[in-house]
Amino acid sequence: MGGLDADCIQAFQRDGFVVTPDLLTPGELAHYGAAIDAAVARRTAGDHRTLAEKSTYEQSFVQCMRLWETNPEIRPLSCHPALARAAAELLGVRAVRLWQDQALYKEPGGRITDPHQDAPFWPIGDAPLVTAWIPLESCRRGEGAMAYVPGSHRAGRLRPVDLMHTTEPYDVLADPALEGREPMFVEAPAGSVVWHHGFTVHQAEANRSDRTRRTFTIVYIADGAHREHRFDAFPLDREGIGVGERIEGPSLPVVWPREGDELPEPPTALGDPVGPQFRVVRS
Ligand SMILES: O=C(O)CCC(=O)C(=O)O
Repeated sequence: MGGLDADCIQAFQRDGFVVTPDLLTPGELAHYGAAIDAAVARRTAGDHRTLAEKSTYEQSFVQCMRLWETNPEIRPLSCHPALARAAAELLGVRAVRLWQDQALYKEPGGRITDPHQDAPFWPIGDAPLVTAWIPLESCRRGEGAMAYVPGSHRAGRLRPVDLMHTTEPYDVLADPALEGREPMFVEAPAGSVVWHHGFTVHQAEANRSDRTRRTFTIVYIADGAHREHRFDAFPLDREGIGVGERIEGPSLPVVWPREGDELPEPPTALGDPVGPQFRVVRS
């Protein structure tokens, strides 16, 4: 299993995002795609609302989090060694932990995903963080494609964006730290992974197609990071990690380097749900 080439790592360091083609085989995509479809169908079986009846946030995507914990058939993808190794290489760190995984299914007619950075949602300071955005089939313009503001990760931590639309709006794209730079849209072929840094400002367009945009994401954090703030963050609170303490525990397993073939065991306690986007639901 080879690693990423130097150009790819350099592009990520420069732009804060990069596309890596052919990281997953057609067989893996078909296998995990079917497993994720089934998990999303099970978790949402009781939800019969139309898109228009959902909240603004939910109109961006159907979100099912921490599937690795409840779905053993998805766990090998969330802990996939080639992906986890790529995450470590992009961040330039020796080891990474799984921060979270999730399915993000943008329904036909689903609205944009508002521009935001990921890292400010969590009390992790400037701990190195990277997301693998994995389209389960090709994702082209008009189908809910992602866009990234090149170099925005170098602006560091900006204000968190309220994706729930419950507080005063803040347009991160207008933040002076971005110096007027525009998001760049990226089409993602099947088998590719699009990576973005935790401080990269990113968004997704509306899904104007007639098929659901099926995406799975995996977020990795550098091993050795510490909790920086008090505010609620589900995996940290479940592990009882206090401010200043090291981020570790069964909710946040090391996925690279991989010791042997054993997959990490999920925590036995699911914990209390902390808001709909962090809910862990038994399948
Ligand atoms: O897929 C989307 O619409 C948004 C994804 C996103 O914001 C993320 O992966 O951090």
